[in-house]
Amino acid sequence: MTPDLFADTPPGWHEPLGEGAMVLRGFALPFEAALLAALDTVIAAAPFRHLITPGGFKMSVAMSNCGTLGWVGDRRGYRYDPRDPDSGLPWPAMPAAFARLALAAAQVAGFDGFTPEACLINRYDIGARLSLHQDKDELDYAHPIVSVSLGLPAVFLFGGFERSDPQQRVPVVHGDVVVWGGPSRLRYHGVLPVKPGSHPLLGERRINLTFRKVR
Ligand code: MD6
Ligand code: FE
Repeated sequence: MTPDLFADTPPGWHEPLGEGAMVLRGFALPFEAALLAALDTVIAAAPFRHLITPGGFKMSVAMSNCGTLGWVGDRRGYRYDPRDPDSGLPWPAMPAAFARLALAAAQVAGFDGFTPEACLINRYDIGARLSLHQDKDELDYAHPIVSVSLGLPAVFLFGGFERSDPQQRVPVVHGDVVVWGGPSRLRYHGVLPVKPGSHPLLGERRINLTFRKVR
């Protein structure tokens, strides 16, 4: 018998955040085992590191990437690069489970044929945060971004088109997927400091996978 994976999911599991933006509650749970195994493989080849912002600050979030392009930053600014600057090697390939999840989540949210080149992997240790920003280093804003939350819960801030616009506070937990595109593609967003806790599978951290179609 096939267990009904969505049996405990309340009817409102697609929560709209704005035009073109929504949370798919628990959408990544059926992919959990494959995602975590693939994550270990990717991180063994391209370990997490703390980027230095163009302003000279060390980011509290540790990052890595997989796919044909990775998002990197240093004193010169941010860019997509086919190679890991720490090793000089190409980023690890996008695992099949990652690509399948991204395609399926985008599809459910109304964006067909999402084939991201890049998956940015963020690790939030306790207290790590991501300040308000726009995702605007991609060439084509027609494609959405698919963002997968794993491990400890967090509060995702979803603002407007100006940094000073008011923000919605969106709690995200292990398995939630945020899909984000269309008219909302350039809205400011961030993540509040992750509160102390321990997740049964991932321990004292939150992992976020952010898939982007870059060009
Ligand atoms: C995070 N996410 O949730 C950081 N960007 O850890 C992002 O910066 C993000 O979740 C664009 C769209 C969705 C996101
Ligand atoms: Fe972002």
